[in-house]
Amino acid sequence: SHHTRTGTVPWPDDVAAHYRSRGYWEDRTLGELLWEVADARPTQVAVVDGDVRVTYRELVGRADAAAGRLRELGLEPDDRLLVQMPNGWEFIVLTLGCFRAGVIPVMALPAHRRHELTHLASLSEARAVAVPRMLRDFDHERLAHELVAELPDLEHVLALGETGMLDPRSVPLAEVLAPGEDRESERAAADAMRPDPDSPACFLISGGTTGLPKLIARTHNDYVCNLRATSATAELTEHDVYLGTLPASHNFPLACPGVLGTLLVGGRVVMLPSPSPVRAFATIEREGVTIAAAVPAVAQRWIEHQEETGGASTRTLRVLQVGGSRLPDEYAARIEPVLGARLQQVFGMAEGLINTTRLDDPTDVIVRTQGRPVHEADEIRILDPLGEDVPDGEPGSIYTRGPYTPRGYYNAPEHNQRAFLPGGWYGSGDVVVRGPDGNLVVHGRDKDMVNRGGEKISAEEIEGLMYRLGDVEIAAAVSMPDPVLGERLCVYAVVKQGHRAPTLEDVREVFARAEVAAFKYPDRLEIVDHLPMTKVGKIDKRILREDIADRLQEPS
Ligand code: J2J
Repeated sequence: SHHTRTGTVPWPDDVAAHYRSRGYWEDRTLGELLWEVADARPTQVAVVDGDVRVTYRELVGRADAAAGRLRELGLEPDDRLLVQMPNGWEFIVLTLGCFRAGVIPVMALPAHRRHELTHLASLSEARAVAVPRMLRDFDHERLAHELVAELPDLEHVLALGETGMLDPRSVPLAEVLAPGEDRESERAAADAMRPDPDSPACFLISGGTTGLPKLIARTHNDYVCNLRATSATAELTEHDVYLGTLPASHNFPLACPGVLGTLLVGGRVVMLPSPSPVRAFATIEREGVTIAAAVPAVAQRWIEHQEETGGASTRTLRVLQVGGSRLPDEYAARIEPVLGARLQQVFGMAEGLINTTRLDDPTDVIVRTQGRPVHEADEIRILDPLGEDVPDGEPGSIYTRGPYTPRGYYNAPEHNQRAFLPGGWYGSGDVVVRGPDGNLVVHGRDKDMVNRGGEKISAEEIEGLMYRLGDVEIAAAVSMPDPVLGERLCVYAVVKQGHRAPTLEDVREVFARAEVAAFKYPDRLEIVDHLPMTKVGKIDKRILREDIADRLQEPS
């Protein structure tokens, strides 16, 4: 497999020199910084997962031992490991072990299936994949072995599960992540594998507007910068207890400040595999959780649960971060009164730029805006369709660059031409309005993507899958409003002359057969005679979105 250097787009030399001279880039690896933190508090609990409590000393000791075992397995520095793990202490130890060994974890989402994993493994040329044996009735281990059989670079399956239950071809993760035998020598061995701080620490998955997701290589330098800046705006300290309840491979719970930011300040991370309010509240109460991150749909459920039960479970919760999709103002206003936690709105992206409200902002800013960039070196431009800067108060597309926003996707030169403006400005496709105080309000977007409760779905990918139904002449995927998720996925289809119209069940069956992530299954199908076109001959999705919104209004 190739060295990642050939696929990444570095920051220009003068820009990099500037970031260094200002101290935005520290030239330290995530591993060495975390190990300094651990040395200062070896007996404190770093990670809680159910009844498992891992101290800082144990955490870094296990990670060092894991780094050595990844090496023994044949994984070299810069090799990629596809990681698809539930929220648990194992995810953290494996990730830290990768950081130490210079192995790059590719952060797949728990919902991904063959369709996505095949793409991610081949695009990253992953040499190994880490999965739970079985999760929610899905046999991840079996799929992983099928991928190994199909993909030339992929050799090893690391599987999490009871010994004796695992496929004999799998490497038991329990062994990889077990405590070591000689802490000092394992540490020295891991120190000797220290990666270059400008090399990728991990690959994140883009929300994406293209057919299949892109990979984003985040360097140690840029990710540390991201962690420091988001920790500052969340006012995170070593006394904080962070609840990791969104899937931890997402940038938001991983690094904004999330799991890694909490460890970097010497705080405590509590891992929970699902955000359902009953378990989350019990955990918050038991562990004295002070900060948590949620998507709007989860925040909404927590508010409603609290209003129904009226307990004091969230008493210790200092901050609730909400982001990933637009939080309706009416829910934003209820968070502090109902849950007793300060709301921090977070408008971020795996590509880099993170905006947050500040904890001491006026209530009006916290409730009505998605905040402003977390770092002083974040640059933002808001442009009209002709590329002219729009004045504050007017909507435009956001473009950004900065010390933790990479200048290109991994191995995607053609796509990078479109996603980045000359000068390295990344266009996220979000339409925002900037107020005079610099705070942004997300108004909508000019990218062909559906944001289903924070899960990003590329319309192009859905349309491509629709043609697997032989009866479909042309298909168009659009968002439709939903009171819980904000948006759901609706597909319009024109049926081929003389063919039978498929039903929504037919569509979902085809998606299931294609083995795509379940959040991409269409929620609704509209069969039409023709699709509205724009003057330049593209499908007019604005009309379709209005049409489906109107239909949903009609009494059924
Ligand atoms: C509206 N849209 C939002 C918000 C993200 C922190 C928080 C979120 C993400 C994330 C992240 C939004 N209101 N508050 O990585 O570190 C939409 C935008 C954006 C896209 C990015 C983080 N917060 N969005 O959601 O890479 O459309 O990152 O461009 O998954 O989510 O998606 P993703």
